Amino acid sequence: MAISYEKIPNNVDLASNPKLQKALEEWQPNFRNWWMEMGPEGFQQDDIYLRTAISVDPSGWAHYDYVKMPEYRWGIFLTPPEADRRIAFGDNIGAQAWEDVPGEFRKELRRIIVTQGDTEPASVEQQRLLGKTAPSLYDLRNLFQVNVEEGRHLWAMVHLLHQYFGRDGREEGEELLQRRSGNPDSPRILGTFNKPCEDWLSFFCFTMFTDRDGKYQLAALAESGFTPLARATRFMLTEEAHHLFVGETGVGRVIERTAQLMKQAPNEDVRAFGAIPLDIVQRYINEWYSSSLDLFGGEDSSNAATYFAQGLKGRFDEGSDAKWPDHVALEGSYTIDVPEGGRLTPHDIPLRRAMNLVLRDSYSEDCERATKKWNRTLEEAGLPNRVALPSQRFNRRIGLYANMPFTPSGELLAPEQFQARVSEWLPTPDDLGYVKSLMAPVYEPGKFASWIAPPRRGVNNQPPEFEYVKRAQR
Ligand code: BYC
Repeated sequence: MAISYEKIPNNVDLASNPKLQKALEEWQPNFRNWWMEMGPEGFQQDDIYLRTAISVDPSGWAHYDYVKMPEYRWGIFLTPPEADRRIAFGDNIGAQAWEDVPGEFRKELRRIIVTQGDTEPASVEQQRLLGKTAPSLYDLRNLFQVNVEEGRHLWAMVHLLHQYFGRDGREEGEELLQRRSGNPDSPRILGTFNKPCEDWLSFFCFTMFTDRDGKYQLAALAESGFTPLARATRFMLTEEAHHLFVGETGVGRVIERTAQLMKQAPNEDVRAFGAIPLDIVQRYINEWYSSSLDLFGGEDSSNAATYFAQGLKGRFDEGSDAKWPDHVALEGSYTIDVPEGGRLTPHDIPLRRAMNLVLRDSYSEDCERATKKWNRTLEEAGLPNRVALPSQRFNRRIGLYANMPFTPSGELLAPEQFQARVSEWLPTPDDLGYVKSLMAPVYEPGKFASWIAPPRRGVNNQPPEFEYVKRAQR
């Protein structure tokens, strides 16, 4: 497909819908203002080697070139339409899928789209200062790739709001640019998106664990009976894969570097070499994994049951009959340990009400897979140390275990016992201070900070020492 040079690049034939085009063109300068104010600070004039989506077909969507971030071609891309698409689950299974918003589900759909949309600018806000301390040009470029694509994902949700929700949708589009991560007066909607993400180990944990929630939520929405949402999120998922790669390999490279030093100098503290001890990495994993579990909502959720019944939000890979022989899910239950009177008692949750949990299980399996991979690095270095995911009950703020003093192995303690040991389990001020002390920029092509191993290969078949960011004259 030829590169299109419309004001708003798109494959939704925006030119044939002047009202929508006008609304989006009015939103565009506000988006740009937000980007300049809240996007990556200090790098807007630099040339970054970025992938830009210019169409959804394989030759068009992964187009690499040097771009200044404010000139990135944010646009609207839906995967191609399917003939005779049907609703694949819930009460309306088998009925024609919706091309427009069904009036009776308008409130729910708007809420889902706004919640999804809100996370995208939030993450850019959380990461806006990280460029100043990047461990290499390769990592710096990956950060910016993630940032511009989160910006595009915001466009994807704002397009749906503008096209299908009229004036309400346009108002939501404005509010998405007004809330601010961590601002007590106008915070982002979901907890994790208000947390500080001020060092690169946090960034890698964020892209590993929090972006991965994004993958599973987007996959659940890609099953939606509301076809425009399904087509928008399907294309977002192709971009999301790179973010998860950045997180998984980022944490992996930190562990690899530490393992290398532990092997070389078994009697020394890796801090002597400017690396990050494994117990600190473990505490970061505990923090970001537990916070990301909260993003799935409560384990027993009437909202989740409603979304499933209405055909708005499915399970991961809902389309697979082999994986989910029953797409109605009116029968069956999910057994989970519920804290009652200081003990855990198994309770059955009707399956539809447990859909957040079912989706979360797919997510946790994926996180386990990555953890095993990190542990292979430790094993190959001949070290006995391992990292692990904490129990689903640890450090939760949402759902059945919210604000209860469970250990990472899932044991319930008295609050004072928990307090006495929490520094073993969550990053301490000293941990944060030490990691922060390592955060000095490395901008020379092919050089990497002391605390991280270089990647196996570079981006788009370029070598790791490629000049991924060309800094403007200052
Ligand atoms: N923080 O029925 P419940 C991504 C609220 S990430 C604060 O248990 P529900 C990305 C909930 O709103 C993916 N509040 O949960 C990643 C409800 O409030 P009300 C984003 C929370 O509704 C990195 C109450 O608690 N996409 O793409 O089934 C970078 C009871 O809720 C939280 C989506 O989230 C929380 N963590 O599930 C960039 C998909 N959790 O009704 C991007 C759309 C729950 O009492 N969102 N609450 O006022 C949804 O499907 C659902 O809103 C949730 C929550 C899964 C998030």
